[in-house]
Amino acid sequence: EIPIDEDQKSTRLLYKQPSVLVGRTDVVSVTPWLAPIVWEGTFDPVLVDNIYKPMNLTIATTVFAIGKYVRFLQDFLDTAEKHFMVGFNMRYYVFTDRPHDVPSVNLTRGRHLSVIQVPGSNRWQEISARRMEIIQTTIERQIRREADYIFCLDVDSKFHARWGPESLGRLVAVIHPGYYEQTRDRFPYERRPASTAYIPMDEGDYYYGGAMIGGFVEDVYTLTKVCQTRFEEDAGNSIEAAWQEESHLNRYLLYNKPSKVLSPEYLWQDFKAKTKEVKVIRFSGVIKNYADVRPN
Ligand code: 2GW
Ligand code: MN
Repeated sequence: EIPIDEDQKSTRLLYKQPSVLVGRTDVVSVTPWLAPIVWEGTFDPVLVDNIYKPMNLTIATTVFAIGKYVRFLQDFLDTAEKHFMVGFNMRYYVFTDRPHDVPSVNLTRGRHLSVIQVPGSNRWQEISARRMEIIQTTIERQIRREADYIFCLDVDSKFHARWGPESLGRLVAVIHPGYYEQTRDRFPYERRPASTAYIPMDEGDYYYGGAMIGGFVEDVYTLTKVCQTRFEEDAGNSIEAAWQEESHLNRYLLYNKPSKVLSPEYLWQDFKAKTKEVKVIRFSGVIKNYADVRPN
């Protein structure tokens, strides 16, 4: 009997030979704990798609749109349909206090959106803490059964270029675009030892952005659980970390290293001019008029 070669079942994929000697030299593409740092030019998008597409994965995306932030949903969702995990099963979970203001978006095949009503609030502290809690309870109730990977994203953002399965991993974080050229003592980590988010001046890897956390559903579940517990412990001691859950996220990731790190291509800010290392902006925070969108 002739054994069937698993690798030859589908048509051959021709792609550029990987080089051992030539690659990007202007940026670091691996962390000291050997997690990839994903930059344009460090992966072959066709090859990556070819590896992940047959796995028939489902990706969950959570996004909060409380109060006036519903206005960001249209662009967020429209651009996600164009650029985010195209060709994959996608489940968007939109958390809002204004379900009637959620725009109707044309979703491509295999993609779904559910609106989950949550209480409104005027206090960022409350929204921020509740975000972690709601992600957790929704993972327990449904996401755990409905998806393989999860991304939790800020809604005041747009996709501009491919964000594909090169971003998948057990625990995935993104390097904040504002601080990647800084030394660790300049990072806006929480510096008061009284906070559970405390990081001493001589520690820290990167400054990670709070606008994206991702990974296996169970790993993100643990992260949100730990961060929320610490957030509440701080609140009990009347302390609020410098950058709220972003500070707790940074503390968590220092001691629980991400298995994949996304370059600032995956989290840019519209007010910031592109730098030479950034060949493509994939996702960025829009410029917002704080007086317009924030409750107080
Ligand atoms: C309410 C009062 C003050 C600030 C924000 C809000 C608010 C946030 C709101 O009224 N409605 C709402 O839906 N949000 C959600 O929280 C929304 O999804 C938004 O994208 C997310 C984070 O708030 P945002 O985008 O105004 O904060 P940024 O862009 O300054 O973000 C960074 O820092 C934050 C911590 O302070 C978070 O870690 C955030 O993830 C970071 O990107
Ligand atoms: Mn934001």
